[in-house]
Amino acid sequence: MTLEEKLLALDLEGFYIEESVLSPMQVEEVHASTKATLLEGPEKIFGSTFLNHNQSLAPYLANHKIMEVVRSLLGSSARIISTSGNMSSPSPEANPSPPGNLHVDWPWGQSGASYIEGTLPNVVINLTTFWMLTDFTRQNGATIVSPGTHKAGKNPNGYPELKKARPTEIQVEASAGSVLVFDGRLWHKGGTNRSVVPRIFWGVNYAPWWLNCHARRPCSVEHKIQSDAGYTPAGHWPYLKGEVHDLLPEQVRPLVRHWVDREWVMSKTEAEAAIWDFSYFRDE
Ligand SMILES: O=C(O)CCC(=O)C(=O)O
Repeated sequence: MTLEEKLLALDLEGFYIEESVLSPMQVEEVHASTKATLLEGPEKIFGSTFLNHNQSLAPYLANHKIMEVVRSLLGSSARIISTSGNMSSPSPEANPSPPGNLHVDWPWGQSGASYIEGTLPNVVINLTTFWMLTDFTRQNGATIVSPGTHKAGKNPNGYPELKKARPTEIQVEASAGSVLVFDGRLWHKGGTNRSVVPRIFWGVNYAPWWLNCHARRPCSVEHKIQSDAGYTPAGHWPYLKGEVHDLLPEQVRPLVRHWVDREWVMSKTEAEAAIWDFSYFRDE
């Protein structure tokens, strides 16, 4: 697919598949490492700063095919706002767990105060990417998407009547090493895994520099404002550890620097200096 074809697919359908981003050997390595980390503890499965626990995908996060699309839609300073490790385990054939719930990705329609109310504006502000480390098949519950719903103007989470309308759903089948790229507004969910092996993938979200992610950061003022106001704040995307950041490939560091822990920890004196030091303006 050419860049134009990918952008057109994202515009019309809300998603496309970038094939062969990882070679079979790379898939094998990242798969083994990711699975081992996920098996260490359930908290890691849903923790959205998976990069703190596992860096096996790091060398590929600035892949030129992905970044070309990301930068075309989100600008040259686009960055990564979250990374998650995902394992969808097999359910017994006799009693398979139901598929996930159709939803859109933050900030379009999750719980708490940090979502966009009312009709969603027709603008792309986040791209979700699922980096497949196992083949995605019908059998193992590959992601289900509802083409075109990114322009529906509503998230399905808060509007049960929209789910009842039963929009067309298709299951995204592709080989390990592929990346499913989609507009964060696209209605999607996980399928039921009827195979005998877990379906494993990384979720990586890209957004423009101006998207306010503080509501997702533990202990941030936004987070506190939302809980003080009685909202359930959106889930945590913990800071990236400085020592993890420093060991990342050179081209990946600028994509994640904005959420490195040490960049956000100031003493009161440093904060006062930063706020009140007028020498900062002298050269203007
Ligand atoms: O399991 C899947 O394929 C979908 C997961 C998902 O929708 C999500 O992580 O937001």
